[in-house]
Parts: sequence; structure tokens; C-alpha cells
Amino acid sequence: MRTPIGMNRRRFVQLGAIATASAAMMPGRARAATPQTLPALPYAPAALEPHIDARTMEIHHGKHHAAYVAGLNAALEKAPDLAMLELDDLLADLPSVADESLRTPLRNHGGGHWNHTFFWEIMAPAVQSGAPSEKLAAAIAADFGSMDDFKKAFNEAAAKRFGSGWAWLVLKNGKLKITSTPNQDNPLMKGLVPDADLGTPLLGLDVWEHAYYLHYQNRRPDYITAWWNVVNWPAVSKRFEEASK
Ligand code: MN3
Repeated sequence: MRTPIGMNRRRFVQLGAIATASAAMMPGRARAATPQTLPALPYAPAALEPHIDARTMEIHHGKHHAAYVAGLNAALEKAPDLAMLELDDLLADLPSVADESLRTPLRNHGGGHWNHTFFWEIMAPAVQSGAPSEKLAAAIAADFGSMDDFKKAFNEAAAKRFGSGWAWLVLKNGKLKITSTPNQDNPLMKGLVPDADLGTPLLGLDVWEHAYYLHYQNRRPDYITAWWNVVNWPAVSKRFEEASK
């Protein structure tokens, strides 16, 4: 068996074991080595207005997210074995990709594809935004004091992220934590984001300028404040309950 470009033999064998175990024990975890595709937005581009404008959504999804998908597929063409891993598993095991010229595009474009797919799903039109489930509301109160304290801390993480990146709510060892990551990194990337609290992402906010500049220009705090109106709380609550099992 040939070791793929950029991977040492030991890690390749381990990843092979992951893929095999996934196929045998966890239905749905192994995937066919077909190209990644751009998922459709779960709502119309104008559906999040006035909080996020249609043109921003069109460019963000149709150009930026599409470019991450294309970049990821270009990288995976050089590593067909990695193309058979679920993206979550690939991102969690990136340090095992020894070749930096392969690992870097997998990190940037794989992270970009994962993060944006997640981002569209945890937003909804304001009228469908809803509220956290009882269990999630109780966890927020237990771990942050109150909903207001939670939002304040999250807003601070989002506002203070220097340059481009993301703010996150994650579940880590049964506790809710707020963290932030640079670029297209995310809390799944073990061993790559030393300053971040790694865990299961429940909520994430894109604070790249491309996410808000057309409508908000340099006013990132205004974008952050408006964004809370379009958080899909039923979807976030569902992720929390699944991660808590
Ligand atoms: Mn973005």
C-alpha cells in the first residue's frame, strides 16, 4: 500500500484504521471519495435582512464559500485517501499530514468549507430564530451566569478577534466555553490552534470583513449585535443536546 503524499507511514496506517473502523462501526462516517460540493443556502439570500443583506449573502456563499470548496477539492486531488474521510475527522487529524504544502490548503479550505456550512445552518430568518431550549438555557445560566452575560462574553470574543476569524460557543468536557480562532481555523482542529478551547462547536460567528463590510463597513460591533437576531436557536439547541449525550 502506497503512503499518500505528505503523510508519514504510521499516521497513514492510523488514518486508514479510522476510515475502516468508520465504515464498519459508524454508519455514515466513511464517505465516497467524491468531490466536496457547495451546499445550497437553507433560505433565500434576502431571508436574513435587514440584519445581513442579500448581496453579502450571495457573495459570501456563492463566491467565498464556493472558493473554499474548490480549494479543498484541489488539495484532496493530491491525497485521494484523505478524500475518503469525513471532513470533521480530517480536520481533527490534520497534524498527521506531514507535508505542509498539503496540510495548509486542507486547513484553510477544509476549515473554510466546514465553517461556512455550519454558519448557514446556525442562522435563520429572524421570525424563525426562536429561543434556546430549556436545557441549553439552563446550561448557559450555569456556565455564564445569564444569557446577557453569555452574549456579552461572546460579543467580546468576536469583537476582539484581530483581523479575520471566528468566535465560537463550544461544548468541552460537559461545559460551555466561548473561544475564538484565526482565519478559517475551528475548534475541531486538534493540535493546530493552541490558544483556543477545542470542543464541539454549537454556535459560530464569522467576523471576516467579507461577512459584513458591504452593509456595516468597519462597524463590526454593529454586525455582531444585529447577528443575534438571526441565530437559529432550535438548531443550536439540537447541536447542544446531541453533543451532551
Ligand atoms: Mn466567511
